[in-house]
Amino acid sequence: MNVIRFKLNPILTKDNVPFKVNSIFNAGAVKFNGKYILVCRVEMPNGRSSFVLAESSDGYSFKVHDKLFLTPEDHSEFYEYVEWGIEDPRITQLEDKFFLTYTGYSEYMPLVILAETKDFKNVKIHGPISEPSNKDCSLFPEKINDKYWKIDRPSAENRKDIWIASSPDLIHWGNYKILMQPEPGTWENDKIGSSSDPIKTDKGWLMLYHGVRGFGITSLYKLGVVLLDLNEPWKVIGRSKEPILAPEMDYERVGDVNNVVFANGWIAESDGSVKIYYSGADTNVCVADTTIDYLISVCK
Ligand code: BMA
Repeated sequence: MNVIRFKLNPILTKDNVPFKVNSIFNAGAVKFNGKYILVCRVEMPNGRSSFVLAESSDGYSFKVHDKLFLTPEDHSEFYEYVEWGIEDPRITQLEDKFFLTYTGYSEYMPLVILAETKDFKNVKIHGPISEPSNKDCSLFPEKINDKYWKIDRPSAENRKDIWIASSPDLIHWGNYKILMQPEPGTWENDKIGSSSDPIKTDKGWLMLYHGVRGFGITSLYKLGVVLLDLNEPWKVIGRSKEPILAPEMDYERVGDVNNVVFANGWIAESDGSVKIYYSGADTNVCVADTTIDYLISVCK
């Protein structure tokens, strides 16, 4: 199986949100109490983003909650780092807690915020776990060598590489290493960033990433996949040479930002299938089906 778009895509648009928003897109995804939960970014009428939950019992048909889940205003002591919005949440389950890593946007430019919840009702916000400019942060779902690990994408001068770091407590980070750099002259020439939490497989850690290439005044966002060593996750075992998903459909080509497929969440099922939640043109939420075996095969 390749990557197959769901025939009823997009599964969510602003018409499915019970209050006024400009758009709903870039959802983190997790299973909780037998339900599929999406933590969706909604751009509010003032142009700043917050998060709303959507839930489903089959992973395809979602109902959006009628109240926001998390807003910049909820960030009290950290408000100045999120004043312009919170964006693109990734969710990782570590034991009985769900950790969210997302972009806080402000006059200081993007940085990574960490928060946790046990019940998707009460959220404890830990605050920034990077300086600006940094985004696209994903946490590994278990300790490796007795440490927590994160992947993120600092922007340094004109560099947009993916880095990895470790921590004893998810708050204090060190041991920074370069993980991946854009492949010059290809679909991911300009920048790359993590697009999911890593999934553990017997062949290694599997992670989605996005790659960007500028064409004239537009940029094309596509998705690829990478396999990392199980015990030494700073080592890349293999990486897709071609994108696994690229803008083709009208709902991926045309929207607030044209020619974008972007993801920050997926769900691996016990039968080896994977649901990739992605967004077309920064305007909707879509889903595509694939398998762990296919994703590993393209990393070889
Ligand atoms: C990235 C992020 C995403 C967005 C993407 C495409 O830099 O800002 O939120 O989906 O660009 O516009």
